[in-house]
This record gives sequence, C-alpha cells and structure tokens, in this order.
Amino acid sequence: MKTRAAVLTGYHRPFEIREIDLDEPRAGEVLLTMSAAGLCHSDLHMVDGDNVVRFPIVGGHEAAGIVEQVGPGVTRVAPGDHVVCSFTPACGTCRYCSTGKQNLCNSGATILEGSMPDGTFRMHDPELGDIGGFCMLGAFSERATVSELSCVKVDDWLPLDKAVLVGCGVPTGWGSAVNAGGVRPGDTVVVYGLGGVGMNAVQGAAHAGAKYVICVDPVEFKRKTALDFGATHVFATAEEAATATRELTWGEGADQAICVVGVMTEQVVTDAFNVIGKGSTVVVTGVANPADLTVHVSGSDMVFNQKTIKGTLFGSSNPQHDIIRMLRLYDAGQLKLDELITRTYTLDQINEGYQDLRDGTIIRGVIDFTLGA
Ligand code: PAD
Ligand code: ZN
Repeated sequence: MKTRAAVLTGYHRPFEIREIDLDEPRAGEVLLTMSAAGLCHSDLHMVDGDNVVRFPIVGGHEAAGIVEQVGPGVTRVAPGDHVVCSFTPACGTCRYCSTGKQNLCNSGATILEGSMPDGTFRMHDPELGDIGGFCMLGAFSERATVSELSCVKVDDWLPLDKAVLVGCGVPTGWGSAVNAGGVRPGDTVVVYGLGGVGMNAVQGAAHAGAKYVICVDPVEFKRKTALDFGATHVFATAEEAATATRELTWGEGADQAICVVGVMTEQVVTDAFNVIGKGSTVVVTGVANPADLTVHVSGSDMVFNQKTIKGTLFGSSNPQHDIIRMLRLYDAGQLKLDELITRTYTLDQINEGYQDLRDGTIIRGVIDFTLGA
C-alpha cells in the first residue's frame, strides 16, 4: 500500500513529502492511521546532525492514531482501538521491563536506525530503497506499520490531537522532574529550557509540590507561558536564576536542576551543577551531538557536596503505565495538555512548523492529519 510521509534523506536537508510504499503488518505488528504527530526537537536533531541516524528516515516519534489492521498474533490492540505510541517500545519481559525500567527495553535498540528490532524496514521507495521510521514509528506519515510493543491503547473519548503529547514531551518533561529528579514537597527546582518538554518539567515539579520552580529561557513568550504551568520565578539568563536561587534558599542551592534546552551545552550542565546544593541532583534530558562532551564538572565538588548528575530517557517513565497515568490526570483536569499546543499544521506544512520551533514562537506544534481531510 501507499502512504504520504515526511522523509529526511540526509543532514541539513528539509523534510520532503513523498508518496512511499508501506508494508502490511507482519506478526506482532499493527497498521495505524495516524491522527496526530507532535513536533519534538529530537526530530530536528536529525536535520541538524545532533541525532546520528540512518537515512532515509521518516521523522516523528510523538504519535497518536487508530488501529486499521493487525498482523498475526497481536494481542495488545485490535482494529478500531485508539492508540498513543511510545517512542521506546516495551516488550514487558526483558531485564529492564521487568524491573520497572520500560523506557530502557531491549527491543528499543534500533530506535535511531528506525528499523524493526529484527533490522528490517516497513517503508520503501524505488528511488530511496528501505526507509526507516524514527523511534520505530515514523509518525510524520498518514499511515504507519509499527510494532505492537510501541502501542498503548487509550480511552477512545480522549481527543487524539491532544493525547498525542503524552507519546513523548509530557512524560519526558514531567518524569524528568518527578521520576529522575525525585522532586518532593517543599523542594526548590531550577528548569533550563521551556519548550514542549521543559514546560512539562515545570508542570511536574509543581505537581510534586515544589516550593519554588525557577525557570530559565531566553524567549519571553516561553517564560510568560511557564507562569501558567507552575513556574514561580522566570529569568532570561542562568546568572539571574542562580542569584535568585541563592537568595530564595538562604544560600543552600536548589534540590534539583533539570536541563531541557533544545541543544545541550557544557555551559548549561555547568550552570545546573553550580546551582544545586549538597546532596542534590542535576537531571540531563536535552540532547546534543553524541560527540560533544557536555559534562565537565569538578569531581571534588561532586564528592564533597555529594551531588548527582544523571541522564534520563523518556523521563525514566514506564510508558505502558505512565502514558495512561498522564491521560487520566488530563481527564481529571489536573494535567495541562491543550495549553501546550500553540499551533497545528498539515503534514505538508511540516517545515514551516519546525521553522516556528526554531524561531521560538511555539511551545509544541502538532501535525493534525484530519486537517483539510
Ligand atoms: P524546544 O526547542 O521546544 O525547547 C527548547 C527550549 O530551550 C526553547 O524554549 C529554547 O528557547 C530554550 N533554550 C535554548 N537555549 C537555552 C539556554 N541556554 N538556556 C535556557 N533555555 C534555552 O525542544 P523540546 O522541548 O522539544 O526538547 C528539549 C530537549 O529535550 C531536546 O534536546 C530534545 O531532543 C530532548 C528530548 N529528550 C528526550 C529524552 O528522552 N531525554 C525526549 C524528548 C526530547
Ligand atoms: Zn520527543
């Protein structure tokens, strides 16, 4: 069968909308009609060379859709089910899945290559050959054949064009504060970067009872928006945030610093390391080119002040549980999703959407496949 998809053929090239061939689902696989896909910065990293991937690849890893067809042996979902995809699959039985670390599931080994776990591809083109799907999904496509391990069935009354955000940005940010940072009532948290992921670190920190959520972003629109998500103080620079943190904590420093800037730098991690106090934690969520060594700190400072620096993938969530948990919080009016979406786009407008992300004019953009349909 055919699908229209946004394909990347190499670094520093725009997404190309092409009609490509899509395979039927094989054993354990599912054909999805895509409803919505979020514009996360991680897809832009493939354009800019900060995510090292195999080309050609269909971007998109924040996905929601409806099951059109299932392959042999599929048990998690059935035709007609509404699904939010997890950008890391979860088999449920590997060492990581069975110890509460589904985000690290062994079946996710090929998420950057974009193949299925067995190394084969479901999208093809006579000119381009085999085409990967980023994070085993390739959500910037009207239809996608994905593993059932990537699918989480969700309540069918939820709007998929909002629920899509719990496929990556919301649990990643929320979990960076709550799971990886371990924010507790009364803590002081500093968040660097207020995009579609960072805004949810703010939301998560506030949810967990932080006394102060101190935020840094150079873009005024992001800082203003953060105040609606639970930020108590917002600053354009890390220096201003550091001064305020010292004053607000009587010199003790922050309990957590969450680094969620678009492209991680040594400066941000160093600022975060310096802003936290004794026994406290820096969480690194944002990504940079893997060749860039972004963590350079004093080991003695780390020892004598017992500081921790940790990375987090998917906010250290268990997607099969946390995607549902986030949506139940949304349904109960306790988690903001609608307010994260600044603009929606058609698939053909994808490059415009990513230009808006670069320009700082959107928190999250969403491709709505039902627009103009
Ligand atoms: P985004 O581009 O929407 O937001 C990034 C924000 O950072 C923007 O508001 C910028 O203005 C701001 N910013 C840039 N430089 C600085 C700085 N020096 N100090 C403070 N703020 C700054 O991106 P996003 O929210 O979609 O993604 C953020 C990062 O998280 C990005 O690197 C992405 O690849 C990564 C990510 N990680 C995971 C994971 O599992 N670890 C998942 C999803 C996304
Ligand atoms: Zn993402």
